[in-house]
Amino acid sequence: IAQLKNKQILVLGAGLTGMSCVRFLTSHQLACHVNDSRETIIENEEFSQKFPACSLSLGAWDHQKIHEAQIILVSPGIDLAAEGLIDHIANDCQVIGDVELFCQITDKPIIAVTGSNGKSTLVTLLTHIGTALGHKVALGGNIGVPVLEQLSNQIDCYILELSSFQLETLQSMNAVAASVLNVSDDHLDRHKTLENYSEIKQRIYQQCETAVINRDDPLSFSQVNRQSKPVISFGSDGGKTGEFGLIHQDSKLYLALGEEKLVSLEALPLAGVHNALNYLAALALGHCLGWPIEEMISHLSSFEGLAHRCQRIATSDNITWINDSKATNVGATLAAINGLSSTLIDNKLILIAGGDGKGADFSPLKTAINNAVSYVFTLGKDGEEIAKLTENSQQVGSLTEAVSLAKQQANAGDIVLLSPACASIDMFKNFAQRGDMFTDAVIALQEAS
Ligand code: UMA
Ligand code: ADP
Repeated sequence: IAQLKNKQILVLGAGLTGMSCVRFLTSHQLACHVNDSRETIIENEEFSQKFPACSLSLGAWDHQKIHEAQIILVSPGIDLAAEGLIDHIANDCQVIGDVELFCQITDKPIIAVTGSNGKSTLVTLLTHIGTALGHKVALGGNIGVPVLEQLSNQIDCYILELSSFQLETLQSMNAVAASVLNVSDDHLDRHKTLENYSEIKQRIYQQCETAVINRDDPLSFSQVNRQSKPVISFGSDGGKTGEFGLIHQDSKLYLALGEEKLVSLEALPLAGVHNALNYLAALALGHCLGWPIEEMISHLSSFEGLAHRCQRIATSDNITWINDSKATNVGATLAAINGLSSTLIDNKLILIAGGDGKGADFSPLKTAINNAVSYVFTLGKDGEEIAKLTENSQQVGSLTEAVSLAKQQANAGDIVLLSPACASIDMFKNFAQRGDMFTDAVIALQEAS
């Protein structure tokens, strides 16, 4: 905090992150200017009442303030290069994110998780386990709770979900353990190439005590030097001494440590190989905090998973409707198609997909769709691209239309899956609104019939 004193501080972005920075600075009697290029919901008057020492400018980038700043706290959603702001920043100005500031302040143990998919599921599961074991665990970051809001002396450890955007401005994190769960195409509109995106994700391992790696996914650990720090791995093969894996036995799948079977996946609420990997990653990370494996296992079954992630909607039409609205990239949709199609023998899988693809290449979906999906309804900005992957597809104008057409095609025992492989921002407020509208449309059809 000493380094913030008597400095011109500029907070860029007045969303969740920006406002958490303003609250943090105000609580330490520090002033700042806040600038947001959009007209946001914050009222000037309300702002100046709450934060009398701070000032606010909305609606355009304030190049003068940017030039004068000595420290810029930039929100993750702001791409300084794309917005043309870099040239306005003074050479000796420090540009950091809220997570960097947080890491400079706290000395509590940190577990840090990133990845293209499964982050929220994993960090929530790990928080659930830690809390059940009696630890004071605080969860924050990309999951929706800015890290500075979680700073407290009462905490035993922090579990952080970090995005590639947050990792771009991070240097000082000394995590007890860090993990890149997986890497597949996402946010390429900002990061340009998969290699660049993977490099940014792997910054999470810098200075961590133990790297927890997914040995199935080389892009998630290519920069980890096994000679320079301890590494624990998890993966879908089993039997490797000291490593977490999956063992197939008597047509059942078990979570395992080395050759020791820990628990059958059948006995746990989250299904699919991708969730088995989430369980393994949680055990490996908890192990780094010294949490006993046996005790962690005993708390896995009380975690029911998060809404909008392969969540079954309760209906009585004998069709299985699955809301996977949080599948905002190709990797997540592939995991859903592969996981669900393996449970079907004679029945069909109907997919609803599309939205804003964020510059992704959809071709990895082609084989999975043509092998396992009987029909695809597509919508949104990039719906046409997905429709082109198969002859059995139709573009529709709305989610409600997709649901009613899917219902006409589906027979008892079939699955209808909303797993868009795209962000929702072209048609919805967010993924949760998309998932809720899907659920409402499914239930409305039930009631009408
Ligand atoms: N802004 C501009 N100009 C721009 C872009 C943004 O002025 O070009 C302003 C917006 O008007 C807004 C503010 O910046 O007022 C928003 O900042 P932000 O986009 O960084 O969003 P926050 O509200 O601060 O939320 C951020 C994360 N958002 C993004 O990374 C886009 C949240 O992750 C995170 O939960 C929160 O910080 C707390 O850490 C959301 C997300 O979509 C869930 N993350 C992406 C993902 O998961 O794929 C990375
Ligand atoms: P994130 O926070 O990384 O977006 P979520 O836990 O919210 O991750 O899940 C996002 C999507 O990814 C959902 O569709 C979910 O079913 C899928 N998913 C969850 N875990 C994995 C995994 N390990 N690999 C691939 N997909 C996954």
